[in-house]
Amino acid sequence: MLTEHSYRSLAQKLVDAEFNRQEEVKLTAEYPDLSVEDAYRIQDELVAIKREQGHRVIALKMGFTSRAKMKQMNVNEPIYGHVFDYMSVDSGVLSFRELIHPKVEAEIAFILGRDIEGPGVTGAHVLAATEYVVPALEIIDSRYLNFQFTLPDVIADNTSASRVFIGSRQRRPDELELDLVGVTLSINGELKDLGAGAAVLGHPAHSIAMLANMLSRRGRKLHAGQLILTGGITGAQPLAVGDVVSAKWDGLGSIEFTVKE
Ligand code: 0L1
Ligand code: MG
Repeated sequence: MLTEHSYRSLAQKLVDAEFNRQEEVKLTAEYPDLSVEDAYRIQDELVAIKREQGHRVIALKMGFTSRAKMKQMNVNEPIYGHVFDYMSVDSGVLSFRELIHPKVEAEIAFILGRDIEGPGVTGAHVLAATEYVVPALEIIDSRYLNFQFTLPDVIADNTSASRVFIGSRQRRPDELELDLVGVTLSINGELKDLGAGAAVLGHPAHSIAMLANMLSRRGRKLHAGQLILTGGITGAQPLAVGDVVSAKWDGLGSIEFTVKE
């Protein structure tokens, strides 16, 4: 375990890396024994620092929700992070100069109508407590050199959270079979990846159930009105200046944006 002071200074290093667009060597290079618990303590400090700076948490996000990714990272549980107000883009333009090496992935996000408190939360509980589902594009942008990190590193780095585009079409969860909702992700007119909601732990509602159960171990719960990104349906695609990104969801509309300098 690290000291409180170390949690804070490591969090500050990651906040500075984000705002200065300065890639950092992964934390585990210096602290090889960094645990997942330590990593969430660093993430907590990162959230506290940003709140002190005047930023507001507008959503939670789940990551590593595909079985393939969990196997690759040798974990049996996804990871979660926080999305802040300044990360939400509604202009249709992603500003590359604010970022390091962004990638985009297509997701489904939930807006809760009721609190959800674990343990023992299931996908059915989540669907019953959900007000709407919306399409979302997440921009991930690791603060680590060349996206090189271990599981604790990426948790400490707020799961690479960077920007989000939230679609305007809201649907009730019972209007769609969310595991069967298909998504295509194209860049400059070329299809880069596609998938269905089932790519997220069999059903995106399972991702929220896992989040509620993970939070309950830390004495926390999900709140009515909260927006939650459930994890990538498509793989993350690297972005460059000039790219035009277009994603389409069955029954949930589309999102487009351009990457500008
Ligand atoms: O799915 C996710 O949002 C995980 C993001 C962290 C992994 C990465 O930066 O590649
Ligand atoms: Mg994601």
